[in-house]
Amino acid sequence: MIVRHLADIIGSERDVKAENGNWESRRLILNNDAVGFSLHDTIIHAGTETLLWYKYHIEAVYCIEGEGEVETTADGKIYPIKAGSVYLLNGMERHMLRATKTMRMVCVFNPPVTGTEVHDADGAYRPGAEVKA
Ligand code: 9YT
Repeated sequence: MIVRHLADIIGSERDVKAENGNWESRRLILNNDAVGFSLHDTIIHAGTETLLWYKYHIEAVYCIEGEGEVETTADGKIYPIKAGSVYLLNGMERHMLRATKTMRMVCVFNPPVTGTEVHDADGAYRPGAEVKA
């Protein structure tokens, strides 16, 4: 069994910040834990707009704090997000995430993120190099 606390992740190499400052992702479980998914506690800062397109991953996003919206860019549909909302990107949807109030999201990625990915120009995480446990 693995036991961790968010306090141990914050400020460590598992605490990843977006280059544009829009979000911060605290990676609680990663690829090298070898369980088939990764689990992130992510902060989306108020007033930000982030284009994301996970072409190689499925992501579930559960909002536990804050408010905003997610727009699927292919059809312009806008879904309001608040604490208790969950969205599941089960179709590799390109989407725009906007926070009106700072949002805290619990994110699950399959396949798991290794921790080394960076968003490319499309907002996708390229599959990262395998990290040995
Ligand atoms: C909700 C979302 O996709 N935010 C971008 C960061 C990503 N979730 C991550 O790496 O935790």
